[in-house]
Amino acid sequence: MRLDYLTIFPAYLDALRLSLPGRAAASGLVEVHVHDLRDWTHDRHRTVDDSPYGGGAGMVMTPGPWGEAFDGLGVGAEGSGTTTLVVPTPSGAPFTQAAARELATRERLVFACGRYEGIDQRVLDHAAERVEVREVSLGDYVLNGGEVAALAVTEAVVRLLPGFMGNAASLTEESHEDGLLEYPVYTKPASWRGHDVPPVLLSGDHGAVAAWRAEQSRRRTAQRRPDLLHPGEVLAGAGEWSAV
Ligand code: 6GU
Repeated sequence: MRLDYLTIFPAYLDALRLSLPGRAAASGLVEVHVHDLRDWTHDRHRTVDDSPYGGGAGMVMTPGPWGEAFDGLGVGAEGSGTTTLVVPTPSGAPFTQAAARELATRERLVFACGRYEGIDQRVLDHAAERVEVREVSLGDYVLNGGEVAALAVTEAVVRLLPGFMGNAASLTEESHEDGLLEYPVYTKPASWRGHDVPPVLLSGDHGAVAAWRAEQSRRRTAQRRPDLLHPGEVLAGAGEWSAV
């Protein structure tokens, strides 16, 4: 998979050289290219923004540099394979594990990291005539720009690539892969500062362990993320237990 990032703060994406994507790059699984959007400006001040038509606060990213950058990077060029343009924005569709799985099937992802009040909508409308465009949001809060969100999306996608992780089970047993939050986990010692590991986990009874974990997942999900459950399950879990 080829990953391209367009940003006016390339240094923000230095973290791509570390952690999961860094290891994937070292192993040849992904190819990472970070680009400074200002390289596609032509004025002395390397301008990337302007005031919004219709008035209002803040500045809007002007279409020219984006269009030239996409052209220069061959976004939507003939024969460049399945490409998705990912645009992190608080007004995007929620980014989910299902979305990460879909993006993991693409040959190329191009991240358009906007700043200010956003990117002129025509940039995305024009790109959508050539490639799939996905405006995604991490959640209901506002970040100053798309860079941190692009890092988060990258990590969620790259760890799903075939051949990335050694242990396939650790991918399917975790939070959100089965639509529920993960059960609590414990390791040695069995007793620590007066807190004991739940005895069932020391019992050696695999059926009892599985049942306990399933119940913990359901209970946690009902308490923290009732929106993930069917209505009956939410009621079944409500207020039953104090500590989750
Ligand atoms: Cl994807 N981008 C920005 N700028 N802010 C956000 C976000 C994304 N998701 C939540 N807040």
